[in-house]
Amino acid sequence: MQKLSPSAQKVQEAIRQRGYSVEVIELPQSTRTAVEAAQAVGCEVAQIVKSLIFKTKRTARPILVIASGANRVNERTIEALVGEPLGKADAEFVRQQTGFAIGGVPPLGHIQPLLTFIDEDLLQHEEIWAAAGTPHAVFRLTPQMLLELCSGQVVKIR
Ligand code: 5CA
Repeated sequence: MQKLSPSAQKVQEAIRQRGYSVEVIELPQSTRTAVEAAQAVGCEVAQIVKSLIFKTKRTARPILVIASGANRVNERTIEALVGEPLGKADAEFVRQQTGFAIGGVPPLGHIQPLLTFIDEDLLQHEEIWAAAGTPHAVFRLTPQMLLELCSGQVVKIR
């Protein structure tokens, strides 16, 4: 088996620590976007787990929204849930708050716990695919695993 890059290895470790034997894979193709990831693994875009970081405007808190690749997050919905407006999270903020760069942000294994919301649309699939630390690394999981690994509130994010 190929050696994983350090960021992908971090995610693999986080998964193992939670008691799962799921393998992180690194692909030659880009998995930077949901569309690219779906092409690379051969699934529907809706089966791709996007891990999106938002930043609250007043208190500059990071919020993790775990969304189906097919959905656009309705920021008003998230704002209502967190009780303050959302501002923009730039690349630097994402790295600081998660320990990962945009395009590879995984749904778990961040450097700190993040207030998390999970798109209910992800739960309808038999299997889904998430980023694993780099724009070439992914892992396959079930919605049940996602719920166990991410412990967020399940919401309609559209
Ligand atoms: N690896 C894939 C899924 S397996 C992935 O990470 N997709 S993603 O959608 O979760 O991550 C890309 C997201 O990063 C984009 O949807 C967008 O919300 C965000 N993003 C991309 N460029 C920027 C940028 N310059 N500043 C802030 N956020 C960005």
